[in-house]
Amino acid sequence: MRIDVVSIFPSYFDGLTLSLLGKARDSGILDLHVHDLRDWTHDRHRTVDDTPYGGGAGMVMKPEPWGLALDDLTAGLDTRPTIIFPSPAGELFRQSTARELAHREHLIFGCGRYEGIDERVFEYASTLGDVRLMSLGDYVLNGGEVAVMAMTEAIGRLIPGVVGNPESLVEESHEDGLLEYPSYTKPSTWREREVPPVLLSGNHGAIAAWRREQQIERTRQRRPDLLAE
Ligand code: 6GU
Repeated sequence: MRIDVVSIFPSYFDGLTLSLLGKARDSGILDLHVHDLRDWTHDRHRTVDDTPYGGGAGMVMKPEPWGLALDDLTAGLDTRPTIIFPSPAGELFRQSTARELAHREHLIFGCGRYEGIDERVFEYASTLGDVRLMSLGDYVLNGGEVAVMAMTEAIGRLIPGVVGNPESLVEESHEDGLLEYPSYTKPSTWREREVPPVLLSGNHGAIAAWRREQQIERTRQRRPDLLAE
C-alpha cells in the first residue's frame, strides 16, 4: 500500500517509523511518504492560510497549495486514490472503516489546520480520487496530524503481513462489534488477586463461553451504544 500524507508539520509523522509500522515500511509492505504542504507555495512567506470570506474567527487554509499538492500526488496514476481529509465534521472513523481502507492501493491524507481547508479543495479532490472526510470522535483537535497518525496505525496493522500473527487481529475490541475480553498472565495469584479459575481449568469450551460473557457484559456496561447496533 502507498500512503501519502500532506501536512504543514511533517515531523509529526517521524513516530510512524517506529515499531510495527516502521517494520512494515522497512519490508516494503507500506510505502509511506510525508510531504510539507509549504513545498507547494510560491510566495516568500510560504503562506498556507488566509482570513475567512464572510468574516469570523481564525484562518482558513488557502486552496492553491492544496490544488498543486493534489495534482502532483495524483499525476500519472493508473488507479484512483482514496483521498482522506481528517475533520471533526467528517464521518466517524471506525474499525470497519480501517478494514475497508486497508484494501486500498493508495491513500492520500490531507491534514488541515486552523479553522479548516477552503471547501472547494474537497470538490476538486473528488475529481482526482474518492474523497472521504473522517473524524476520530466527538471532540476537537488542533489539526489533522494526530488523527492521521491514529488512522494510519489502525489501517496499517490490518495490511496482511504487518501484524506477525493474524489471529491476534480477530479477537480484539471492535472486530466483532464487542469490546475485548480481559486478559491475564502469570503469576496466578498477584497481591492477593486471583486469575479467574476458569482460565486455569483447561476446559476450552468453558473458557470460550466465559470470554464471550465477559465481552457482552463489558460492552453493556461501558459501550451500550455498540450493543444496540
Ligand atoms: Cl479527524 N480532526 C480534528 N481536527 N479534530 C478531530 C478529529 C479530526 N477527529 C476528532 N476530532
